[in-house]
Amino acid sequence: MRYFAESELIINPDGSVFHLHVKPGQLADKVILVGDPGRVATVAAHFDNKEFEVESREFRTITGTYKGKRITVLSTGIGCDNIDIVVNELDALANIDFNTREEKKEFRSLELVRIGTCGGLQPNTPVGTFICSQKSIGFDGLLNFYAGRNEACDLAFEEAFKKHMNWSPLLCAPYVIDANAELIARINQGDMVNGVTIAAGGFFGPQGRELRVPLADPKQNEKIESFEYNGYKITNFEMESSALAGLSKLMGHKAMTVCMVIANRLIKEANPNYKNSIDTLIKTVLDRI
Ligand code: R1P
Ligand code: URA
Repeated sequence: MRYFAESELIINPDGSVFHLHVKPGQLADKVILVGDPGRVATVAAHFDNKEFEVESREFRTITGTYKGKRITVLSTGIGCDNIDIVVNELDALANIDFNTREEKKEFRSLELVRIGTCGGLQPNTPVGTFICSQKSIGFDGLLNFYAGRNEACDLAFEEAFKKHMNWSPLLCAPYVIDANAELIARINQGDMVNGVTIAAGGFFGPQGRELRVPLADPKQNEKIESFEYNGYKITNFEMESSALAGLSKLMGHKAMTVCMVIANRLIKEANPNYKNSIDTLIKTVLDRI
């Protein structure tokens, strides 16, 4: 059995995992991930009861039950760097014995559903649309650090995308990864858009937003919007779905992302007062997870 040294898997004196401060028994098999720590309470407000609650940095976690289902909801903060921490620590809680520091004999599979916000890129993704990321294109580079990346990714899609974009050698290699198809089919019962999501390594430049500093490629978003491959078009920008789908696939967990559009980049409209309307999406996911 593989052994994980103290420096590789850091366990706090109270027996909880380093960043999340969650102990192994406190994690449910069904996990909802949100970016905003404030959204954790919005999700947990629907729970029948709460058994556990903890907060550390941007990671706020509540475990409880919803209509008899045990669910953990936790915030990841913004970005794929945080997804690396969250998904690795969740997997460690599920699949490493914290007493012996050895991998457990029996694999425990988790279901991870991210509920986020995003920017829409197509005419069929106006503000308020719910988009499931059937495929994610990672601009973040995270999966490139893990073995198995090529086997897990759609390499032909990557090549077509890089060619269409005239991809700069200054940027890290984009990776194209599928979300778990069974989970998408369960969460999207025909009332959401299935799309291709770019998970960007920033909110401004990497998503083609130009404020005072000009962009390296002013045509980036135009090219993204016109890209088409095997019937797929790119529907939206957010910042976590690629690492979540990619790491989960490498580890054997089921994962997907569904986001509500709060800005449509094509027609330049936005809704900064989305916090009440995202509750409809939260209730839908809670019923179907
Ligand atoms: C940017 O405003 C943040 O919003 C989106 C992006 O992915 C990024 O995290 O998701 P959340 O609303 O879940 O944070
Ligand atoms: N989140 C993003 O990452 N981009 C947007 O445009 C809106 C929300």
